[in-house]
Amino acid sequence: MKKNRIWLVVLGLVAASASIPFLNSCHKGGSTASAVGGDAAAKVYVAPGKYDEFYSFVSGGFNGQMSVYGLPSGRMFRIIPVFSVFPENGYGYSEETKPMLNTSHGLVPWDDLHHIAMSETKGEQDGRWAFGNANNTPRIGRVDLKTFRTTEIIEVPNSAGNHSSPFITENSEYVVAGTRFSVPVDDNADVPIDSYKKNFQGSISFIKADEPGKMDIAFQLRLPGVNFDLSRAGKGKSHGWFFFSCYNSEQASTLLEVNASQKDKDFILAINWKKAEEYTKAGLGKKEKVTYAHNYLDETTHTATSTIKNEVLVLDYRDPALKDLFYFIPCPKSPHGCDTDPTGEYIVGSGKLAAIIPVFSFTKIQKAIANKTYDGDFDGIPVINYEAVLHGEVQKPGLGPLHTEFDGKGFAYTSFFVSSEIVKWNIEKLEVVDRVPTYYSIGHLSIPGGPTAKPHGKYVIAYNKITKDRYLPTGPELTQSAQLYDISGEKMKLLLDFPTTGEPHYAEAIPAELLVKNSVKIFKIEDNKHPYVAKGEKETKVTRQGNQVHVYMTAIRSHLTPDNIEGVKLGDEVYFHVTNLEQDWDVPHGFAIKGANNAEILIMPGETCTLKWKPDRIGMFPFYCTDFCSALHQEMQGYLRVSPA
Ligand code: CUK
Ligand code: CUA
Repeated sequence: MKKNRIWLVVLGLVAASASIPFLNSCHKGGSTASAVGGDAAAKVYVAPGKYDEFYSFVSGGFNGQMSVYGLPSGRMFRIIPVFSVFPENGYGYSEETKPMLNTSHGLVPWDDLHHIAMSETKGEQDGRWAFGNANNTPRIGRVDLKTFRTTEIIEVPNSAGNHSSPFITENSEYVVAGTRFSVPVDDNADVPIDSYKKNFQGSISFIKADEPGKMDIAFQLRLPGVNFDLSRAGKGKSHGWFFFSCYNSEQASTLLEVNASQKDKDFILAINWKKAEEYTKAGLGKKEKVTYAHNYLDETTHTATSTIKNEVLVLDYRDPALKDLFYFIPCPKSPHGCDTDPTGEYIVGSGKLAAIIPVFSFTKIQKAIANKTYDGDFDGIPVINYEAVLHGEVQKPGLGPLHTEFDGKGFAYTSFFVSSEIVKWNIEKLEVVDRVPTYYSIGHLSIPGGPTAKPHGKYVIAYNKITKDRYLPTGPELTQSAQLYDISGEKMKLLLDFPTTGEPHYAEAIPAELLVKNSVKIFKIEDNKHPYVAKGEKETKVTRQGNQVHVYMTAIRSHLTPDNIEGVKLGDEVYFHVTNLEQDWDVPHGFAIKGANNAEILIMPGETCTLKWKPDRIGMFPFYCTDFCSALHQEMQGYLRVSPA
C-alpha cells in the first residue's frame, strides 16, 4: 500500500497540470486521498446536534431543483423543487401547487436550473429569498427561506434559453434575466432561420423582486441579436450598472466553432439601469403585446394561482432617446463568466477560449464614456476602447477560465474548466498567488457570500463537470460532485469531496444564522384560510357537486377522518382536502390512495393540501398516511368504496 500512496501523489500532480482526467487501476477511489492535509477531517467535522456554519443553495441543473448542503460537512439537508414536479411532497401534483408550473405554453413541469441568487440588502445577504432560473422555458422562481418553498414564478417573454439569469441588485430591487438565444421578438414570427441578423433580437428583463407576490417585468431591454451569457450587478460605486458577457457577436444562427469564434473579441455589455429606470418613469419606452405567466403561492391559503399577463414595457436600443444606456466593452474570445468584485470597481471577464483574464475598471469605464473613447460601434451601440477601460490582464492564469468569486480580502478565485483547477490571484496586482487542482473540469465555484459586497471567505467550493474515478462506479452515470477547499490561509487546501444531485452549476452559500432567524416551525391552524379546510374532526365531511366529490379530511396522530368513505361512483373526480391538525414542529402527515396516477401529498402542521384522484375501476381503495408520524402510524389508514355509476 505504501508504494501506492507515492504513486497517488505523483498522479495528483499530473492531474494538476493536465487537463485530461485519468483512469487509474492501482487503487480504489480518487487520486487525492493522500494529498489532503492531516487535519482535513477535523475541519469538516460537525459534531452531532450542531449546525453547519454555512448552507449552500446548489442549483440542480437538469433536475429543475435547488438543493441545500451544509458547509463544511457537505451533508445534504433539503431538496427544494422549483421548476420540476417532486413526488416526494406532491409539488406540482397537489391542486394547490399545480398552478406554480403554469406557463404561456401550459403546464411545464420540468426545467433546467443553473443559477442561484440570494436576496440582498445593502449589498449583503439577508436570508429572505433564493432565486433560480429556468433555462428552457424562460422563468425565474423565488424560494421563500422562511419555509424553503417555491412561492413565486414568473415567465420571461421574448426570451429563449434563459441562461443569463437571475442576477440580483444590491437591495433586491430587481432580479435580472438575459436571453441566451436571440429570437424573433414576436414569439410566433415565422421567418427563415438565416434571417438571423435581420430578425433576431436579444433581450434583458428587469423583474421587480422586492415584494413577494408582486414579481413583474418592470421593463425589458431590446438588444442586438447576440447571445447573453452571464452577468453581475454593479455594487457600491457601480450600483446602478449591470455587466453582461455576450458571445456570438458574429450573429450567426449556427454556432459551429468556425462561426461563433471567428472574432478575436466578443463583448461585455455595460448597462446603466438606474438611468433606464428614470427613463421609464419619464414615460419612455413602448408597451408591447406579449404573453407570460405569473404564478404565486398565497401565504394564507397556501394555494397558488396563475395569472396570464399581456404587456411588457420595452426599451429599444435603437431608440435615439435611449442612446446613453448601453456600451459594449471588448472581451477576448467567447466570454462566459462576468463578475464584479466586492468593491464594485473591478469587472472580471472570462473568455472560455482566452489565455488571459481581463479585468476592467469601473472608474475607467465612466471616464471613457465621458470622453467618448470609442472604437466605433456595434449595431449602433458604442464600443469602448479596450485599453482605455482595462485595469489589467492576468497573464497565463490557466486554460478555459469560466467563473470568478471573491474572498473580500483582495483576492479573486477563478475556475478553469480545461486545466481543471482553481486559481487564486491578487485583484490589484493581477498576480497569480496559488492554484489547486479540481477533480475534474470545474464549472462554477462558490465562496459563501462571494458575489456580494461582504464575502464571508473561509471556503471555496468547486462544482465539477466530470467525476470519473472519484466515486463508486454506479453504471454509466456517476454522481455529480463538489469539492470543498479551505481558503482561510495563504494556500488553498482541499478538505472534502461530496456528491450532489442533478448537475450543479452555480451555488450560493449563506451563514446558518440568517436561515435560523426567519424559519417558520408550524402554520397556525386558526390562520388557515384554505377554502376546503376542516379545522377539527367535527368539520370533516364528504360533499358532492355533480361528478366532483370533495372529501374534507383531517389528519392527527393517529387517524385520518373520515376513514370509511362510500358513495363514490365510477366517473367521479375525488378531491381529498387533507388538513393536518397538528400544532407541533416537524409532524407532517402524508396521504396516498391506491392507483392514484400522480403522487402523494405531504401536509405540514396547520396546512391543507389537496390530491385529485379519478378512480379507474369499481372496487375497494385503501388509503394511508405515508409519513411515519407516531407509534400508531400504521393505524392511519382507511377505505374508499367505488360503486358503479
Ligand atoms: S454555466 Cu454551468 S459552468 Cu450554466 Cu453558469 Cu458556467
Ligand atoms: Cu400520520 Cu403517519
